[in-house]
Amino acid sequence: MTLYVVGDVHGHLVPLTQALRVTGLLDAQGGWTGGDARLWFLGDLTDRGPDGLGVIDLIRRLQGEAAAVGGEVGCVIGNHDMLLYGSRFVPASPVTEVRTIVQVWALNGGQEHDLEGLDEQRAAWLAALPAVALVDDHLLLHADTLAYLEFGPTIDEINATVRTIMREHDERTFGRNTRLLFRRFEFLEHNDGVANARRLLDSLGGRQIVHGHSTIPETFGVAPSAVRGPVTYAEGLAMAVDTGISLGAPCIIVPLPTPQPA
Ligand SMILES: [Mn+2]
Repeated sequence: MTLYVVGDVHGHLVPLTQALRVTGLLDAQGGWTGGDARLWFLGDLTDRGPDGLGVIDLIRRLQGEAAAVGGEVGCVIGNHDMLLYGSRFVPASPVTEVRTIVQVWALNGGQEHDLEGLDEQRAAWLAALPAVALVDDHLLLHADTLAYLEFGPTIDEINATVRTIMREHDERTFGRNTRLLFRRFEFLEHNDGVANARRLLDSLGGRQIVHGHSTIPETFGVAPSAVRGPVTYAEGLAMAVDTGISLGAPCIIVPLPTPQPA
């Protein structure tokens, strides 16, 4: 059962669809052809690009189609998914001393039509997403940060906390919690990255963190047009897969190796 991951799509539905077709996961009509393959999205489905809701709708449909044939489509939540959701339900919640969540959303590529079209079904789907998933020995999360541990000491507790935050619509805390998932670069060498990555893996499980959020061009100084695939770093403990589609990089569906027997 092959496992694929996709970094931040940010509303770029057309390049996503094309990349899924090239990988053999979609047919020309957009139906799931991945069989029992597993496909995980690493969050930040919306904002910046033209069709965030289309990305949400595609993933929701593929979840059903894949599950019906023994496959799996999953998604961990990103800070932009929380921004969009919070802009709808708790728009006045402060993210910083001087900015509310709807202001931060707008400043970070929020698209009016995504906000207007965020109906109850899509919102409920976003609110139920996990923040962290352990798939085989890959620890899948959106942001390259230890901030996840501030939501709880285990994957189940982290996901329960984030789902509670999404459900409660608490103005005092929603923006502040969203801000935690803006943190980044905490697995890079100059930030004690190896020790941080090891600490997160020791706490939550898995042999390698696989994350989006910090694009490969921003993180490693690669030109967007030169991005060809993921970058493994922190002595192999972390893998960055977000190509930087909003910077002009291609959408790349990344296959992950199946675990070797211990
Ligand atoms: Mn992000």
